[in-house]
Amino acid sequence: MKRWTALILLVLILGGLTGCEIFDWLFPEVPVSDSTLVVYYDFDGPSITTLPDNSQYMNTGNIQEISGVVPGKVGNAFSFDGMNDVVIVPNSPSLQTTMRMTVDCWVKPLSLPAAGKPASTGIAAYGRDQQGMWELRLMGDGGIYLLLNWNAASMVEVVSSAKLAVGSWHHVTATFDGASAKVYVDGVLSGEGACPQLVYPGAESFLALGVDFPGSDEYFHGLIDELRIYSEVVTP
Ligand SMILES: [Ca+2]
Ligand SMILES: [Ca+2]
Repeated sequence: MKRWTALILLVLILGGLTGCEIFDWLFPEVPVSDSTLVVYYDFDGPSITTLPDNSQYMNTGNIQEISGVVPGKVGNAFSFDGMNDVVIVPNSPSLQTTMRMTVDCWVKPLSLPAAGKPASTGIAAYGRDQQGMWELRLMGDGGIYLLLNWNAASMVEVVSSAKLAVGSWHHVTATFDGASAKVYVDGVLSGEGACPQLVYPGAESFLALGVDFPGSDEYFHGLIDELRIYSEVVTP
């Protein structure tokens, strides 16, 4: 440490500043917005290898395959082909939103899952092989299916009464407030179920976009844009 730096530090300490205040003075940083926003993907591209996270938690996604970066709801969106397109986000503590949670995104289905198998496809999911904390799915009838604690004793399913139309943008929001899970479609409450807790599936968990829970192969066909995850309840 240079002598003048030590002198300034000494003056600051004698002046009554705390260590944090000194740190902030020495290393000013850009203002950080909402600390409960743990993921924010704008899907604007242009990279087709990584998906940057605009939250402060740097949950960068690894694009395994997408069909393209195309005009979206806001700027661009990612186009998922329904066959093998997926983005994988490595696990991080910020994704472990077990107390309260919101998943919010815009989706434009380009086709609906066929009746039978798979009866629904994954828009976004957090979990690991054969165990999931939450998943947002599109059903064969256009409904939104929120699945919580998959393969755990406390599994909860919520299905929206509203249906998504092929070729149209829809705003989909799922919330968990510590007591119940709710699904909103285009800003309107569309399904609700009691849910006392979310079960963290462990360190092997990761976030997947465009497919159902890791270990399965039910791929979403359509566009996804403006996906946000909060560690708080944010109603649309
Ligand atoms: Ca966008
Ligand atoms: Ca593909």
